[in-house]
Amino acid sequence: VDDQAIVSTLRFPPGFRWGTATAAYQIEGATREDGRTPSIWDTFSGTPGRVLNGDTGDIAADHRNRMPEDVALLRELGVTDYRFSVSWPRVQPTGRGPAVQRGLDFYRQLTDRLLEAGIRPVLTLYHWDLPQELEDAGGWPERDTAARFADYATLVAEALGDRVPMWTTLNEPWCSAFLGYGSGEHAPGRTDPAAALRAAHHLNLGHGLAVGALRDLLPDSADLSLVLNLAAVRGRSDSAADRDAVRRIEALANRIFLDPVFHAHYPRDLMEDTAALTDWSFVRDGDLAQISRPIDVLGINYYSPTVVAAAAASPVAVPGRPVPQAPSAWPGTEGLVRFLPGEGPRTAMGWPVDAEGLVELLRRLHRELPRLPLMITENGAAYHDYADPSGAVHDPERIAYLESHLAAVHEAVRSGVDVRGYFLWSLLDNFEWAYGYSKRFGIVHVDFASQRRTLKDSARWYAALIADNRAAPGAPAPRHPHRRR
Ligand code: GBH
Repeated sequence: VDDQAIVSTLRFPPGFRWGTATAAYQIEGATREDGRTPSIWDTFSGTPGRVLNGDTGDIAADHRNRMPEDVALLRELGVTDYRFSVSWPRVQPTGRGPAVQRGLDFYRQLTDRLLEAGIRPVLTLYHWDLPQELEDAGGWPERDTAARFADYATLVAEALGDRVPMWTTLNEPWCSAFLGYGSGEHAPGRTDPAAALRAAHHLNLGHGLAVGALRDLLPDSADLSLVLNLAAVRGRSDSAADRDAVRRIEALANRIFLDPVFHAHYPRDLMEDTAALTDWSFVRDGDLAQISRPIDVLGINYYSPTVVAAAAASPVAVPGRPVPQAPSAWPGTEGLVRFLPGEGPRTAMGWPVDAEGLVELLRRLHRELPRLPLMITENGAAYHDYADPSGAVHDPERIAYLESHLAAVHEAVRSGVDVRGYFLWSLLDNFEWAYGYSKRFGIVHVDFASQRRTLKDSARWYAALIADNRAAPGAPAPRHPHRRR
């Protein structure tokens, strides 16, 4: 049976949220308006050789100036929710001190328009755009950055707390820590494995401190969340060596966040495996109590599974000469773990299409955290879309990708996993980080010369799906039996 046939008959539970997701630096542009100062991504993209083709977010999809048109697109799609992020340097330019009113006004206008359109705003405080001044003071490897983040969360909550029902602290802290400070593929482009581990802890701490600040300021009804790009890790085989590789990647991709947030400790095996890099003394008394403050929802961003194997024997070291090692996003696994390409069809990113990984991941989370509501906060794919002479933009592969992944979400829901919603990445073609504008994830095509938006076939497909599966008006809001205050 093909996925298309299945999904057209699927019905999701009443109250299921249907959204699209974006991030500030990827769409807003207007990087010098509102008193905004550079973030680490302005600096990084402005440094030759860091982003493909020298692309920057200076203009991006010009969303800062075209927001009303983009909200109209959301209305046309019929989404129930819209997930966006606030640009930290737009509302608090140096990362310290008072908020800038013009910056806040933009998000006030955005959220007002969403609410007028009957769309629920889902706000992410941090989607990777650290104010450059805070990086200059040491960035996430520095403990103070966590406190600065909590102050920034306070400013945004004071301004928008009355109109935003769902809040996310961080988007994918794994990327911030390990691509930003480990492999250097993302801003700020540092390659220091010990700093990456410190960054991971201070991101966790910043999350916890921000949850504390938000709980104090927001109405009881507000849902607080963290968004993780959890890895569905598979071993090449069931051999002891391959299982050990899985364990190491599980620890660095998933447990380094899940364990402190939900169980108030760091994985002991991870601490042992990285002992040559750090003694973990940056974890201070009381930190884990902050980090493990209860949240209401866990957001999961899923694109493809991760397949690993034990590395072949590492090269023989010449005494006195270090074995040259490429900077890694996986501190302490060099020479021990090998990443395999995975099988089957691939997206334009080269990522394998494998919806089964999503089912596995959701089931595993439900087993480990049975009372925690989950949301798919990102899922989608880059493909080479094509326009026909009439100007229509066709993207059948994206539709197939989405079909199979929604069938996966449905399968998980049917087997009892508490998934509350699905946010498609992304509304618009945008600045795809180190790949610049060369990769298009949007269901709406953006002509970056004219800024003209065109719904792709996938956008029409998504609109039809939402219309079909939309909860009846007035359906009761999901309850939160898990919440401990
Ligand atoms: C998300 O990141 C971002 O939140 C979003 O801004 C971005 O545009 C979108 O996805 C698309 O990239 O290191 O070989 O194991 C996802 C980033 C992609 C990072 C998959 C980890 C695994 C490849 N993740 N990647 S590997």
